[in-house]
Amino acid sequence: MSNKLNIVLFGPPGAGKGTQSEFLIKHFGLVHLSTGDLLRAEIQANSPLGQQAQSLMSEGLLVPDEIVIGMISNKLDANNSAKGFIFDGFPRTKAQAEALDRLLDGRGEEITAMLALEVPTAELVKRLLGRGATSGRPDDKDETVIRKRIGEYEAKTAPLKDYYTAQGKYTGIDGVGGIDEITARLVKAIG
Ligand code: B4P
Repeated sequence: MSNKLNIVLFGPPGAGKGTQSEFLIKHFGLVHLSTGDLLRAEIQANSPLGQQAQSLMSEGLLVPDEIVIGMISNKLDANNSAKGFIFDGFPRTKAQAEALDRLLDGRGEEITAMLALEVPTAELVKRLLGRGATSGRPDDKDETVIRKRIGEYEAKTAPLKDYYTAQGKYTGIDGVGGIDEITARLVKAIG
Protein backbone atom coordinates (compact mmCIF):
# COMPACT_ATOMS: atom_id res chain seq x y z
CA MET A 1 0.00 0.00 0.00
CA SER A 2 1.15 3.58 -0.70
CA ASN A 3 1.87 6.05 2.07
CA LYS A 4 -0.61 8.64 0.79
CA LEU A 5 -2.76 10.39 3.40
CA ASN A 6 -6.44 9.74 2.67
CA ILE A 7 -8.76 11.14 5.32
CA VAL A 8 -12.54 10.74 5.54
CA LEU A 9 -13.95 13.76 7.39
CA PHE A 10 -17.21 12.52 8.82
CA GLY A 11 -20.12 13.96 10.75
CA PRO A 12 -23.73 15.11 10.51
CA PRO A 13 -24.80 18.13 8.40
CA GLY A 14 -23.36 21.27 9.98
CA ALA A 15 -20.71 19.40 11.99
CA GLY A 16 -17.92 21.50 10.44
CA LYS A 17 -16.64 19.19 7.69
CA GLY A 18 -16.40 21.89 5.01
CA THR A 19 -15.10 24.45 7.51
CA GLN A 20 -12.31 22.20 8.81
CA SER A 21 -11.39 20.85 5.34
CA GLU A 22 -10.26 24.33 4.28
CA PHE A 23 -7.44 24.35 6.84
CA LEU A 24 -6.50 20.67 6.59
CA ILE A 25 -6.00 20.66 2.80
CA LYS A 26 -3.54 23.57 3.13
CA HIS A 27 -1.74 22.19 6.17
CA PHE A 28 -1.23 18.66 4.78
CA GLY A 29 -1.14 19.54 1.03
CA LEU A 30 -4.16 17.38 0.20
CA VAL A 31 -6.85 17.59 -2.49
CA HIS A 32 -10.34 18.44 -1.17
CA LEU A 33 -13.16 16.27 -2.54
CA SER A 34 -16.54 17.51 -1.28
CA THR A 35 -19.49 15.78 -2.92
CA GLY A 36 -21.77 18.60 -1.69
CA ASP A 37 -19.59 21.21 -3.46
CA LEU A 38 -19.38 19.05 -6.61
CA LEU A 39 -23.17 18.64 -6.68
CA ARG A 40 -23.76 22.38 -6.13
CA ALA A 41 -21.38 23.11 -9.05
CA GLU A 42 -23.47 20.79 -11.27
CA ILE A 43 -26.66 22.60 -10.17
CA GLN A 44 -25.03 25.97 -10.91
CA ALA A 45 -24.06 24.71 -14.40
CA ASN A 46 -27.64 23.43 -14.89
CA SER A 47 -26.26 20.10 -16.15
CA PRO A 48 -28.55 17.03 -16.45
CA LEU A 49 -26.87 15.64 -13.31
CA GLY A 50 -27.44 18.93 -11.50
CA GLN A 51 -31.10 18.94 -12.49
CA GLN A 52 -31.49 15.43 -11.07
CA ALA A 53 -29.72 16.34 -7.81
CA GLN A 54 -31.41 19.70 -7.22
CA SER A 55 -34.84 18.59 -6.04
CA LEU A 56 -33.42 15.81 -3.83
CA MET A 57 -30.95 18.18 -2.15
CA SER A 58 -33.54 20.91 -1.58
CA GLU A 59 -35.75 18.31 0.15
CA GLY A 60 -32.86 17.20 2.38
CA LEU A 61 -32.54 13.74 0.76
CA LEU A 62 -29.36 12.00 -0.38
CA VAL A 63 -28.72 11.82 -4.12
CA PRO A 64 -28.31 8.32 -5.64
CA ASP A 65 -25.10 6.44 -4.83
CA GLU A 66 -24.12 5.89 -8.48
CA ILE A 67 -24.07 9.65 -9.13
CA VAL A 68 -21.72 10.53 -6.28
CA ILE A 69 -19.53 7.44 -6.77
CA GLY A 70 -19.10 8.39 -10.46
CA MET A 71 -18.14 11.96 -9.50
CA ILE A 72 -15.54 10.77 -6.97
CA SER A 73 -14.11 8.22 -9.42
CA ASN A 74 -13.60 10.98 -12.04
CA LYS A 75 -11.93 13.26 -9.49
CA LEU A 76 -9.54 10.53 -8.30
CA ASP A 77 -8.50 9.89 -11.92
CA ALA A 78 -8.00 13.61 -12.51
CA ASN A 79 -5.68 13.91 -9.46
CA ASN A 80 -3.31 10.97 -9.91
CA SER A 81 -0.29 12.77 -8.48
CA ALA A 82 -2.03 14.08 -5.33
CA LYS A 83 -0.31 13.53 -1.95
CA GLY A 84 -3.68 12.39 -0.67
CA PHE A 85 -7.32 13.41 -0.33
CA ILE A 86 -9.78 14.77 2.20
CA PHE A 87 -13.14 13.16 1.52
CA ASP A 88 -15.72 15.66 2.84
CA GLY A 89 -19.32 14.45 2.93
CA PHE A 90 -18.41 11.16 1.20
CA PRO A 91 -19.04 8.29 1.80
CA ARG A 92 -22.58 8.74 3.16
CA THR A 93 -23.88 5.18 2.69
CA LYS A 94 -22.41 1.68 3.04
CA ALA A 95 -22.52 1.27 -0.77
CA GLN A 96 -20.45 4.47 -1.11
CA ALA A 97 -17.94 3.30 1.52
CA GLU A 98 -17.49 -0.06 -0.24
CA ALA A 99 -17.11 1.68 -3.62
CA LEU A 100 -14.48 4.04 -2.17
CA ASP A 101 -12.48 1.10 -0.79
CA ARG A 102 -12.59 -0.56 -4.23
CA LEU A 103 -11.59 2.65 -6.07
CA LEU A 104 -8.63 3.24 -3.74
CA ASP A 105 -7.59 -0.42 -3.81
CA GLY A 106 -7.44 -0.20 -7.61
CA ARG A 107 -4.92 2.62 -7.18
CA GLY A 108 -2.85 0.75 -4.57
CA GLU A 109 -4.15 3.10 -1.87
CA GLU A 110 -6.46 2.95 1.13
CA ILE A 111 -8.26 5.16 3.64
CA THR A 112 -5.80 6.21 6.36
CA ALA A 113 -8.38 7.33 8.94
CA MET A 114 -11.96 8.40 9.44
CA LEU A 115 -12.25 11.44 11.71
CA ALA A 116 -15.80 11.97 12.96
CA LEU A 117 -16.89 15.39 14.23
CA GLU A 118 -19.40 14.87 17.04
CA VAL A 119 -21.91 17.69 17.61
CA PRO A 120 -25.34 17.63 19.36
CA THR A 121 -28.41 18.04 17.13
CA ALA A 122 -29.56 21.36 18.67
CA GLU A 123 -26.17 22.92 17.84
CA LEU A 124 -26.32 21.55 14.25
CA VAL A 125 -29.74 23.12 13.66
CA LYS A 126 -28.53 26.45 15.07
CA ARG A 127 -25.41 26.49 12.85
CA LEU A 128 -27.27 25.55 9.66
CA LEU A 129 -30.06 28.10 10.20
CA GLY A 130 -27.28 30.64 10.82
CA ARG A 131 -25.59 29.77 7.52
CA GLY A 132 -28.97 29.77 5.76
CA ALA A 133 -29.44 33.42 6.66
CA THR A 134 -26.52 34.39 4.39
CA SER A 135 -25.55 31.47 2.12
CA GLY A 136 -28.62 31.33 -0.12
CA ARG A 137 -28.53 27.52 0.19
CA PRO A 138 -32.15 26.33 -0.02
CA ASP A 139 -31.40 23.30 2.19
CA ASP A 140 -30.22 25.57 5.06
CA LYS A 141 -33.26 27.86 5.19
CA ASP A 142 -36.00 25.65 6.53
CA GLU A 143 -35.77 23.85 9.88
CA THR A 144 -37.93 20.95 8.61
CA VAL A 145 -35.47 20.31 5.76
CA ILE A 146 -32.50 20.60 8.15
CA ARG A 147 -34.07 18.00 10.47
CA LYS A 148 -34.75 15.77 7.43
CA ARG A 149 -31.04 15.94 6.53
CA ILE A 150 -30.10 15.01 10.09
CA GLY A 151 -32.61 12.11 9.92
CA GLU A 152 -31.04 10.88 6.64
CA TYR A 153 -27.64 11.06 8.34
CA GLU A 154 -28.80 9.02 11.33
CA ALA A 155 -30.51 6.37 9.17
CA LYS A 156 -28.02 5.94 6.33
CA THR A 157 -24.69 7.56 7.23
CA ALA A 158 -24.13 7.11 10.99
CA PRO A 159 -23.91 3.27 10.58
CA LEU A 160 -20.61 3.84 8.73
CA LYS A 161 -19.06 4.32 12.18
CA ASP A 162 -19.24 0.52 12.54
CA TYR A 163 -17.81 -0.01 9.03
CA TYR A 164 -14.67 2.02 9.80
CA THR A 165 -14.40 0.84 13.42
CA ALA A 166 -14.22 -2.75 12.09
CA GLN A 167 -11.23 -1.62 9.97
CA GLY A 168 -9.63 0.05 13.04
CA LYS A 169 -9.85 3.47 11.37
CA TYR A 170 -12.53 5.37 13.32
CA THR A 171 -11.66 8.29 15.61
CA GLY A 172 -14.34 10.48 17.22
CA ILE A 173 -13.50 14.18 17.65
CA ASP A 174 -15.40 16.66 19.84
CA GLY A 175 -16.82 19.10 17.25
CA VAL A 176 -18.06 21.70 19.76
CA GLY A 177 -15.89 24.73 20.50
CA GLY A 178 -13.91 27.34 18.60
CA ILE A 179 -13.00 26.51 14.97
CA ASP A 180 -9.22 26.72 15.71
CA GLU A 181 -9.61 24.55 18.79
CA ILE A 182 -11.35 21.84 16.74
CA THR A 183 -8.71 22.14 13.99
CA ALA A 184 -6.01 21.46 16.63
CA ARG A 185 -7.88 18.32 17.75
CA LEU A 186 -8.01 17.07 14.14
CA VAL A 187 -4.32 17.81 13.45
CA LYS A 188 -3.37 15.95 16.65
CA ALA A 189 -5.49 12.96 15.61
CA ILE A 190 -3.87 12.86 12.14
CA GLY A 191 -0.48 13.06 13.84
P1 B4P B 1 -22.86 18.90 2.17
O1 B4P B 1 -22.44 19.94 1.21
O2 B4P B 1 -21.88 17.81 2.46
O3 B4P B 1 -23.24 19.76 3.42
P2 B4P B 1 -23.32 19.64 4.96
O4 B4P B 1 -23.07 18.26 5.48
O5 B4P B 1 -24.63 20.26 5.26
O6 B4P B 1 -22.26 20.68 5.50
P3 B4P B 1 -20.90 20.70 6.27
O7 B4P B 1 -20.90 19.74 7.42
O8 B4P B 1 -19.76 20.58 5.31
O9 B4P B 1 -20.96 22.21 6.73
P4 B4P B 1 -20.11 22.88 7.85
O10 B4P B 1 -20.40 22.06 9.07
O11 B4P B 1 -18.70 23.08 7.47
O12 B4P B 1 -24.23 18.18 1.72
C1 B4P B 1 -25.35 18.87 1.21
C2 B4P B 1 -26.32 17.89 0.50
O13 B4P B 1 -25.69 17.33 -0.68
C3 B4P B 1 -26.78 16.67 1.29
O14 B4P B 1 -27.88 16.94 2.14
C4 B4P B 1 -27.15 15.69 0.12
O15 B4P B 1 -28.43 16.00 -0.42
C5 B4P B 1 -26.12 15.99 -0.92
N1 B4P B 1 -24.94 15.11 -0.86
C6 B4P B 1 -23.65 15.51 -0.60
N2 B4P B 1 -22.82 14.46 -0.59
C7 B4P B 1 -23.57 13.36 -0.82
C8 B4P B 1 -23.27 11.96 -0.88
N3 B4P B 1 -22.02 11.49 -0.69
N4 B4P B 1 -24.29 11.09 -1.13
C9 B4P B 1 -25.54 11.53 -1.33
N5 B4P B 1 -25.90 12.84 -1.27
C10 B4P B 1 -24.93 13.76 -1.01
O16 B4P B 1 -20.75 24.29 8.10
C11 B4P B 1 -22.02 24.48 8.70
C12 B4P B 1 -22.08 25.81 9.42
O17 B4P B 1 -21.52 25.66 10.72
C13 B4P B 1 -21.31 26.95 8.74
O18 B4P B 1 -22.08 28.12 8.79
C14 B4P B 1 -20.07 27.10 9.61
O19 B4P B 1 -19.55 28.41 9.61
C15 B4P B 1 -20.58 26.70 10.97
N6 B4P B 1 -19.54 26.15 11.84
C16 B4P B 1 -18.57 25.28 11.48
N7 B4P B 1 -17.79 24.97 12.55
C17 B4P B 1 -18.32 25.67 13.62
C18 B4P B 1 -17.97 25.76 15.01
N8 B4P B 1 -16.94 25.11 15.52
N9 B4P B 1 -18.74 26.55 15.80
C19 B4P B 1 -19.79 27.24 15.30
N10 B4P B 1 -20.17 27.20 13.99
C20 B4P B 1 -19.44 26.42 13.16
